[in-house]
Amino acid sequence: MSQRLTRTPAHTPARIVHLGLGAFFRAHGALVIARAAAAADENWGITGVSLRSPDTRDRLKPQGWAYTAVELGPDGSRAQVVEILRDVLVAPEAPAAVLEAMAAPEVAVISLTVTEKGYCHEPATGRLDRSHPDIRHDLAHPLPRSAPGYLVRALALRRARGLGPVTVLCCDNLPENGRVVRDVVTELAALIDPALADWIAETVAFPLSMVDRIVPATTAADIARLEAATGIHDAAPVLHEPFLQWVIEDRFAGPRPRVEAAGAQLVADVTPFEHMKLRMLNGTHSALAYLGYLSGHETIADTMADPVFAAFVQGLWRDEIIPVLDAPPGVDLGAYAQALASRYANPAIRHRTWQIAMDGSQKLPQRILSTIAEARAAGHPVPGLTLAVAAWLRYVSGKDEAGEAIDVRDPLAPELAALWRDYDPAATVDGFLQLTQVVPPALAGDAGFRRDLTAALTRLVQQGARASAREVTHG
Ligand code: CS2
Repeated sequence: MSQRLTRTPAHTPARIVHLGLGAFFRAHGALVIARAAAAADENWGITGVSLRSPDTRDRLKPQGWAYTAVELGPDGSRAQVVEILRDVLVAPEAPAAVLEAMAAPEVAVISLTVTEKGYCHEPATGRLDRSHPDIRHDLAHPLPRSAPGYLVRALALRRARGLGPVTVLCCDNLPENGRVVRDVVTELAALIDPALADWIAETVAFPLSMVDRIVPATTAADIARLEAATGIHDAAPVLHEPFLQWVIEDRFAGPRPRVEAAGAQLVADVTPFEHMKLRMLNGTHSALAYLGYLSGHETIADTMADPVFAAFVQGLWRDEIIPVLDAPPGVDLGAYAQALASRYANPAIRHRTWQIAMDGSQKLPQRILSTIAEARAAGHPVPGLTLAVAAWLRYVSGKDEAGEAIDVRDPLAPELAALWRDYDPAATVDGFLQLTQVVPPALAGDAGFRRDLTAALTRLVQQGARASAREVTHG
């Protein structure tokens, strides 16, 4: 008979509120903060907020908010119980309680992992999408729905109460992520109260950060396997690879956890780290996800075990991405690529291509389209990345190569499916190039890109993803 994981949470107040309590944050930021707090003997407890579903709260509550983080290496696993959460709130159930938690005097950091689409911005420009239903709601109601809405209303409370400085720390995979959050928050604040927007610009810090750790969604089979191995039933464990990187701009408005004691790097300029990670990791992750899914591969490790894709991804790094990328100080991009290849091939990590394929309209601009735009401007050919865009277009048609339905998850899913109403490669590509919220202007008007993408899509539909990838690698 196995026992249930239970702990008694500490009664000290949380000094961090985190919006978006998914598996990624629990296996990355929360773990680093827990280790840092232990190393420095400081209390940096976290109040987690789920913006949508009560599921994580319901699983964690009977455990006293503790959970197991399981590191899955190619040669074995290690488990650790993480006790850094002090409470979990579910925003739609208790929006006022969330605002109160964010406006508590002892809170010094509000961090976020709300995924790309959670910022309600236009991915191609970084600007607030004022027509977004949640933003329209948040403009009209004091109890918000969106992450920017929660930030603005909580900062308004902090200002009214004369509280000390606070730092908003974005931990999502966006280019210059702190700037994106600052811009959407100040734009939304200005629409509600221009003086509040000025106060935010003067007092709140929005450091940039680059986050990295591969953390697939936890499945029921994972929970059962952990229980069989340890004799402990944890309803909400997180499973992650050994690798972890967190590079944070050293610009906090007030106190912060000493995360450098737990392996995080504090630097003056995060941008080169962010670009490297978004383009070399996330860009190839998305490319492998679409091409791998269409070829019938369930996970990234399965896709990497296919020699066609193992060779294809090497070509993406070597010939298409690295030539137009500036390396961060002291980093060898070739070695970084080889480390990524090993991480992807880790057979213990079952990261589904379907999971990574989600929300492509929000991911492609910073992961793939930015490299394509820069490479084309510099005259470098990018056939592999162009094929990846074609594979995404095929994926969002909602039908795979065998004619089976694909469960497409994307905020633009209806618009994307409409590109395929009367399939004609040139018309589908033209429709895509007109999606101004996704396609940067430099590419929208690039006739050569239009021609190459149309040709790539035509071949992809004729011969399939695997043969197309092989053709790119071997010419
Ligand atoms: C992945 C990322 O789901 C995705 O889109 O590309 O979650 C990726 O695993 C992380 O960014 C790795 O740090």
